[in-house]
Amino acid sequence: MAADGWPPGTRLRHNRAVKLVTAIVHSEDAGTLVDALLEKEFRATRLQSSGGFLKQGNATILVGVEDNQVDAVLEIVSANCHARRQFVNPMPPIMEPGEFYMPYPVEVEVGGATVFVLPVERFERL
Ligand code: 2BA
Repeated sequence: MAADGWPPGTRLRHNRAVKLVTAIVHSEDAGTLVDALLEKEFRATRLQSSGGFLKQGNATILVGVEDNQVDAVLEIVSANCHARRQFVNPMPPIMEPGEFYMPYPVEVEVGGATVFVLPVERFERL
């Protein structure tokens, strides 16, 4: 509960510095993450997204919070998002006739979360 009686995230006041926490997470972690945020009364938006490299679905979670709540949000993200090892099939090279290419999958580590904390110039609920 905030000092003024409002739970965190319930109400962003217009005269406070606001940040947008943007977390790109594994699809399998997104549901639990949103639930954990809501449990602490942070409002969140889940967007379906996909990574440019793996071209697989992931989730982008947006959380608008006051400056002093950013660390609490990051702790929740960190506690609910886990790194995974995934395999990707590299693009085959351009081949000359008669050349032979044996594709084999390459292992990469994805996540737990890729997080950007952005300053918000203005926040309104209209
Ligand atoms: P993807 O682009 O599908 O990347 C998945 C994982 O593949 C990355 O995990 C990284 O381990 C590897 N990877 C990405 N690009 C690579 C490259 N050029 N060479 C070798 N390995 C590469 P994470 O770094 O944990 O990123 C997870 C997802 O977060 C990314 O999915 C992407 O959707 C997002 N992301 C990561 N960095 C970003 C950035 N700077 N800007 C925007 N989105 C980003």
